[in-house]
Amino acid sequence: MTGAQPLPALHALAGRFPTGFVWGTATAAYQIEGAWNEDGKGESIWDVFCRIPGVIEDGRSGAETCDHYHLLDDDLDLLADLGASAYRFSVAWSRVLPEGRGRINEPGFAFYERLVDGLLQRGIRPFVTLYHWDLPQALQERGGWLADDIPAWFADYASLVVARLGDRVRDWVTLNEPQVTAFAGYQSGVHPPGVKDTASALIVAHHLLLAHRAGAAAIRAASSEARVGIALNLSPAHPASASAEDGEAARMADGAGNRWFLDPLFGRGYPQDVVERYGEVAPPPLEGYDGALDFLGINYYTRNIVRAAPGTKLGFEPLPPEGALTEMGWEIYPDGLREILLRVHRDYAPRELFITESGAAFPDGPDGDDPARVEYLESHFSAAADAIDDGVRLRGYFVWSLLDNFEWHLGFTKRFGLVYVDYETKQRTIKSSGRFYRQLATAGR
Ligand code: IFM
Repeated sequence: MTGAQPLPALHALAGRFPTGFVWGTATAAYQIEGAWNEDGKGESIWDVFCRIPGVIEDGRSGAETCDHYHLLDDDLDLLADLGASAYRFSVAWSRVLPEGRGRINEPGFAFYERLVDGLLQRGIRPFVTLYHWDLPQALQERGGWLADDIPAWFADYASLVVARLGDRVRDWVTLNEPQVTAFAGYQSGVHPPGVKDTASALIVAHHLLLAHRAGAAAIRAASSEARVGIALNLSPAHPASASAEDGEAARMADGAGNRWFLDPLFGRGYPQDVVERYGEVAPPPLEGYDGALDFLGINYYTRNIVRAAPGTKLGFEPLPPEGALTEMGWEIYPDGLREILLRVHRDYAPRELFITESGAAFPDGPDGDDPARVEYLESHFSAAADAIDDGVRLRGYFVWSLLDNFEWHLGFTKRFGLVYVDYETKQRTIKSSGRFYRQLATAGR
């Protein structure tokens, strides 16, 4: 297999997306920037966490990673070469505010100004994520996401970034995947700060929702043009069998994973069925809370199949995925993308939807031949087009990711890029999937 698509098929797929559709790719600061301590940057929780022996699969860190910080212009050229009309990146909070609050690091801002200006010069629309998991270590030492003050710290940071970049950036994503920040950081403990305590995870999730609201208000106060969104990782939860017990298990899995954030963001408070299950560890209610979203971002990778597990807190457990898997061990399930888009559209009616991430890890080599990813993209873009046909207000699709990069606790063992990165030489090679994306995006624009 070469992954080459017949041109008529590719044009037919591109033709299913409306004029103005946003063709994007996405990255995050800690995963690609490197330069962890250069030009006045403060430490983030990932800088510190990666030093703990045994927590990162290959023992490495994002200290250097793709060295995007120094190779910015080359990477912007790559983006333009790929035909992208938009780029979603994140600001490293500790690069602009080394202590998380107070003292501003001007060289840090200069980097993001150069990034935004470089995008605009190339006709690429910036979508800026304010928080993609790299909390300043100085704030962690003041309690991090468990601290009652963190919504205010986040709002101050958001206000500052928007004051600097808001004349050139309209589209803001407050938080990336708050569910992961809360539950990987504080329940499974595979992310910093490595805590394993459900009650803490729920407090963190609560503070993240409050931070989103405070951040959204700060963004709008700093720029009347701003459009505010959030990126949620959502997956359909399917029952392992037709039994009533497994049906209930799937409802709880959906409640804990999807509705836990969707319901409050759309003004409904926490889902009562899940609150009851959490019992004494449930957070306080979110009455009167609303996410006030101009758009909702969905990060989609796979679905979950679950069965009843009566002895567990939430009453469900996941089954091992089956069928074709990505290197993450995630089932390749494009129908789930259409399903989740349609479900969110019907149940919550967001003004606009974006796929803020979707992509796959495969064991790619330096030749950049990745037919499996081409197939993955083709099937997932088709699913997105199906959702548009169904009436979903889907405005754009950001492929995860522009570059191979540091996959958090899995280190450099997983490659998601449209572009292969040799981590020793930093050389970039466009993969077949990158060429497929270029043809699709160019035909679609
Ligand atoms: O690499 C991550 C990204 O940072 C957040 N969403 C999922 C991706 C793949 O695991």
